[in-house]
Parts: sequence; structure tokens; C-alpha cells
Amino acid sequence: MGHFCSEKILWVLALGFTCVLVSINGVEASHKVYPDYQSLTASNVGRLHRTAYHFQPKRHWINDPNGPMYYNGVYHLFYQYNPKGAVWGNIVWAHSVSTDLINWTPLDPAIFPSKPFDKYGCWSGSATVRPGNKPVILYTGIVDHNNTQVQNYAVPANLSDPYLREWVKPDNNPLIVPQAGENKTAFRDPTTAWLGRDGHWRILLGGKRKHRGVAFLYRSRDFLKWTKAKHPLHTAAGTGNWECPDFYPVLKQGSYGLDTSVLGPNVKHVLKVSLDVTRYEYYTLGYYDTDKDRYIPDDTSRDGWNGLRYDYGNFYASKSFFDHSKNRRILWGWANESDSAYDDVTKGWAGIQLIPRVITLDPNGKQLLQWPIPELETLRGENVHLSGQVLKKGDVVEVTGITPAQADVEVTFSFAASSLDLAEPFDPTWKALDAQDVCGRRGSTVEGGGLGPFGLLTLASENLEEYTPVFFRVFKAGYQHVVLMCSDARSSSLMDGLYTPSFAGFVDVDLTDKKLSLRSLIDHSVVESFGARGKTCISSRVYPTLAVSDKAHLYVFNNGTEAVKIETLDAWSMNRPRMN
Ligand code: DQQ
Repeated sequence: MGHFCSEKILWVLALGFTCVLVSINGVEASHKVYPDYQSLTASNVGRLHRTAYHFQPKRHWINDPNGPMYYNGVYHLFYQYNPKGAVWGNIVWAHSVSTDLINWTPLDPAIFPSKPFDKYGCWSGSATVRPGNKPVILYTGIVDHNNTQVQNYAVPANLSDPYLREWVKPDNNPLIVPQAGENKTAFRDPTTAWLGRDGHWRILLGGKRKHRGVAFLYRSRDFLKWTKAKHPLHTAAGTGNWECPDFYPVLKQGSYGLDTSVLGPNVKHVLKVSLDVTRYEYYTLGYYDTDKDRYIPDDTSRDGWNGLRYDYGNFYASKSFFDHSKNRRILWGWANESDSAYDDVTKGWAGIQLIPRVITLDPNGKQLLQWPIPELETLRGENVHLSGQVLKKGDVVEVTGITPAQADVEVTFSFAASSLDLAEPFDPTWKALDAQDVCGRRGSTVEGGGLGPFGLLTLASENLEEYTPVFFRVFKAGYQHVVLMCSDARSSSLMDGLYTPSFAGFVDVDLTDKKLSLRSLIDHSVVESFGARGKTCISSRVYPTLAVSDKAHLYVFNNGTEAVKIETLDAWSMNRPRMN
């Protein structure tokens, strides 16, 4: 599926990045090009694993969310789209609009190759709504067969069209071209612009210098003439090319979101980058020094592969925007398929946008919290409620009365204080591993867990030939506890040739109330999970063969020696929004 990087490539990164573009374990960087498939129109659309309430066009390939923007009562989602086939290529900015972020109306593509400055592709970028309620899109145009990248702008043809259907690319494009000595093929994905105290606009472009990821900073007085700042806003060694940077403020205290230009003592900044080489993203929280126009990550935020991630699973090229109608910042991320390009061509589609998430700063100031937009709850149908049920070692309880292949589940587990004492010791040698490797060794059926593994078995077949467990394991490390959350696709399907990692992240959670909560959004071929109210999020793409449609089941389980209690569990069948 050519999307994710194995642990081996990370060692290559650590060793100084000598062969990052070499395929390792069959996994390569950047979008893989399949010339034979690129323009193969899909006549049939495979329904089996199609999602019901995640954003998808009728057919063909999608990748990065672009834009997005809220304008005059309408949400606009633009996204990278191949109108001709189910693999990456022929990229345009597809356009859909919504008034609730749930039901979508597709429109014609907003931006497509037509001019010398974007003849070979209209790649990712962002929207900015300038003062006077004037939207503008900045995007990367591809100008030749070598993928040389320039930055262009587009404006709505008619501001009184409520849907802003048509976009114009003025003739004074491109606005920014690579200079001599700059890397012309790692120079892309302009951010939403923000205004500095000096009244000048600023944007970032993603790129690299040798093996150092770079967020190039550009300034402009009039949004047309852009000058590169002497210093990038931020760089990090050994991270390779940065794609789709995102830079925005978050309130230090409080739950509402901020417009991108807000500065001041009450805010921290977030810098997110997408790592071209590994196809994972990380973010840091930090201080934006507006005098020097530099960003300094906090001590608690690490640059690089081991940094904080929005999502420890299949989530890439994300982009946030400020929704001033509800004073919140919303994050969109793309999840690629985890099957083969051949499977994608056969099913006629590839890629989904994950459910938009509201982002806020964790009160601990050390990470973000993410939660599905509340509008999603309007799709909830039949409900099942459980409470007070105790799960002993080996218990598996089925949740019936809803549609398990298309569901939203929220569960809170509780446990005794004594169980914390009996948690499995955290093996000190695991400190060198990341969470995914620990999950690989301590999966949902591995014995020896005192407290955990417990959680959900999603998209499960009746006799558990297939299931995607989403679960916690609690470990004891001296006087502290380490909480691991896994979404393990290894047992998800009987089909061969799939990418089935044991995605996992650690959860920085206070266990003094002896509770752990989990929410999973299950939608046929995706399980999107939120641990401890959005501290750790993991999305997995899975393709069951038995656990499909009405043959799918949902269970709650405990394989730890210590009992856990289902404090409350609510599961809902999810209805299908209007999308096409
Ligand atoms: N996808 C776009 C690029 C971006 C990459 C091309 C990230 O602009 O860097 O489709 O997935």
C-alpha cells in the first residue's frame, strides 16, 4: 500500500538518513505512482468496505484535506482528488460544501490544472479569509515533469455565490518560485496565512535542506509580493522533507479555539509537520517569538519521529482551521487505504477523510486533546447502554442491539486501587521501543497482564476469526504507571497482503480516579479511537472478510488477571449522512 514506514526505516533515519528514498520492506516515500492505473476510470464501486459516515467521494482516489474553511455559514472542504482513477495522479482540488460538517454536497473541482503555473498538478495548500471577508486559497502548482513546485493563489469568481463554486487563478501567478540553490521539489503546501504585529502576512512552506526538515517563512504586505525570511520559522535535523505544515495558536487556559493570527501571553503555538519519508506526522507545542519570527518547542515537546502525534495510526497530511461560528479549531486528517493498489483499482476508490476533531490544549499544557465534532452525534440511532458489569479474566461480553459495523461506542472502565499495584511491570528494555513495538509484543491475548489488556473487540466475526482489538494495558514502572493504548490490526482480516500494524500510543493520564475511557468510531473499514477523552488517538484501516455488514460483532473483553468494571458503556448505530 506504499504508505507507511516500517520500524527499519526509522533506524535508517536515526543513522543519518543515508538512503531514505530507498524502498525498505516494500515501503516507499511520497505518493506512489502507478502509470497504468492512474487514468483507469472505475466503472464499479465496491461497497463491502466502503465507509458510511466518513467523508468519501463517489469513487476514485482522495488524499490531503485542503482548505478547509468556514465562510458565510458554509463549511468548504477541498481535497486532493484524482478524477480519473483510484490511485494517486491527475490531482485537482475537489470541493464539497456543508452547513453541519456531516452532510456534504459535492461541487465541481475548485482548482484544476489549466495554466503554465499548475499544468502538471494542483497540490496541497490552505485557505485564508482576509479582513473584509475575502477568502483566498494558496496552493502548490507543479510546472513541469520534474515536479518543480511554485506557489499560486486563487480567489472566488463570485463572492455572492453562497457556495463559491468557481475559483479564478489570476495571471500574476505564481506568487512564489524556488530560488537558485533551493530544492525545487521539496517546496510546497502553503499554510493558512497569519498577520504579524507589523501588519504583514506570514505563511510557511514545507521543505528540506539535506536531511533537515524546514518550515520556510515568507512575509507579505499585500498578499501578492512574498519575501522569504532569512531564517525559517523552525527546522529539525534528521526528519527529512516536511509536507503540509500547520501553525496555529491555542489558548493556554480555556476550551475555545483561536483564529490563526491571534498572538499574546495567553497562547501557545502548535507546529505540525507531515514527514514525507515515514508518512507520519508529529506536532510540538511551543513559544512563537514574534520579535525574531522563530518558533521554539517547549522542553516537553520533542521534534522528530518520537514526538507527539495527533494520531498514532493511519492519519496524514492533516490540516486545521478556525471555525469562528463556534469558536473552535477543527482538525481534518486523511486516512489512506491499507490494502494494495490493485485492490483499490478493483474496488474503485481509495482514501477517506477521518471525522473532523475539535482540538484544545490539555490542561496539563503538554499535549493537545482531540474529540470528534459534536455534530457527529446527530447521526446516532439505536442505543445500547450497559453499566456496572464486572469483567473477570477471559470474559468477552457481546454488545447487541446496534449495527456493530457502523457504530459509535463510548465506554468507561474502572478498577480497584489494588489492581494498580498488581499491574504488570514495565520491562526496562521496552524504553528503547516505541508504543507500537510494545503493543506488538504485548497484544490483546498475551498473558501476563495484571491490569489489562481490556477494551473493545471491534469488527469481530462471531467466532473471533477476525477482530480489531482496541485496548489498554497498564504497566507499573517504579511508583508510576505507564498506560499503553493499542489498535491492533494483526487479527483484523483473514485476507493476505494487507498492511496490519499494531498501532499504539502511550496515554499520559492520571489514574487516581481508577478509570480509563475509550471511544471508537467504527465504520466498515475504519476504526477511529480516542483514549482518555482524546489524549491518545489511533485510527486503523481494516478489511475483514467475515466481520462485514450485519455479520460484524462488537464485544467488550478483559484478558488481564485483575477484574475491571464497565462503569458505563453506550453504543449507537450510526446513520448515513448525505454525501454524494
Ligand atoms: N500530497 C500532496 C502534496 C503533499 C502531499 C500531493 C502530502 O502537496 O505534500 O497530492 O500527502
